[in-house]
Amino acid sequence: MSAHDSNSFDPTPEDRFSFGLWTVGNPGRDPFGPSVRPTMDPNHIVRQLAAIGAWGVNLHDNDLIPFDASASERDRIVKEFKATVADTGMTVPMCTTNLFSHPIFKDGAFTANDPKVRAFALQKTMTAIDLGAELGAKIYVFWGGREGSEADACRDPRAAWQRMREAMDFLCGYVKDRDYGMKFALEAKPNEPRGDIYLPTTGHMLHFISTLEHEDMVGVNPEVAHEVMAGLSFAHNVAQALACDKLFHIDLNGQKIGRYDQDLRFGSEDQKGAFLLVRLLEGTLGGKPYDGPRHFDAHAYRTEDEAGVWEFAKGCMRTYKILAQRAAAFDADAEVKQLIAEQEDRELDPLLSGGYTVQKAAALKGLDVDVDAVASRGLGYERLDQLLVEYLLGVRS
Ligand code: GLT
Ligand code: MN
Ligand code: MN
Repeated sequence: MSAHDSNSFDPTPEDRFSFGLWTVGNPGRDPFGPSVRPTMDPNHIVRQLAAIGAWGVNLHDNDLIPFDASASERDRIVKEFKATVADTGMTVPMCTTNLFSHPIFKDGAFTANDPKVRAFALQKTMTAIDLGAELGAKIYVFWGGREGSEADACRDPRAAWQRMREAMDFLCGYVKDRDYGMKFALEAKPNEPRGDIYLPTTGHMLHFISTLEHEDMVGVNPEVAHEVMAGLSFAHNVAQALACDKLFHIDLNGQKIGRYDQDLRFGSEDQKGAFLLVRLLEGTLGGKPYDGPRHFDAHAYRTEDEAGVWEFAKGCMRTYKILAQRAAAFDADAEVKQLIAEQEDRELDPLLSGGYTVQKAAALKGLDVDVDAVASRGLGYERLDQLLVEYLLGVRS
């Protein structure tokens, strides 16, 4: 390697990379065919993740404890899992509830029309939050995969929104009452498995959060695939969440636009989008870096055996680190800095920031702008973008 030794991209726990049990544990089932890989024991997953340099392991309640487990079975499983996590030096930064697999959730969980379903969803979530607290998780994710509809005449979408708010307010109250010190991270998705899912994008979630009783303890968990499915720029969504201090967690993966939720290896698609995302998270362009877990919500191709799964996991982490190094080099490049600086005329800042005053309004109205000169100026973005591509392709360091 010219600029960098290839080994320096190997992950370490300091990188704070995490995987869900359901990600590396995904057996390759899809709507057209069954599993292609055996189900892996959660303890085995934790040991393997530790061996390849991951830092954290996340889980849904039922990734670890079967839906119908007895109390004694549950305790045995949790005891063994906690011991494995401790032995390997791993951590459980995030937990979540499976509110989508069991048939009772076929019409949603918190937004279902049947009040018994909504009550059961709260009960299951409180129990799962207790499990998360026992495992030390400080972030609790809510992904409402079944919270949506196909036959839209079945409910007023405003009722769904209201039910979701009531559920969040209630569960925030529960966490506060128990003093668990957890924060909630809401994950949006536009569709799949429902025809339309309520609160379909991170932007919708950010507004929804502003209507909650305990809005301070609720943020977002944006996922690359989900925003790309909605045709949006993931980096722009993440930037808005960062700007309002609401990026509590992140689901990194790869996705082609216009497809089903692919959950591909991070950076395996849209490398430019991944570069811009890592640049933002690492703060190489300036601004405060993201300091939460770097979580991969992705799974290996259905073509793979277990060895391929670990190649997949290592690939996610290596690509993140490679992109971080590429982004740092790009932002340190004198020509890049110059091209960006040329657009940053600070002279008018006092007039353009800090809100309205009568004086500023008068000054702006009296300002002599040479519109033809400004309009005819080339901005150099072709050169800037080409430099980005050359860093990305590794020919400039
Ligand atoms: C499920 C979904 C993910 C969510 C997980 C958390 S489960 O795999 O596709 O995007 O993050 O519930
Ligand atoms: Mn996700
Ligand atoms: Mn996904």
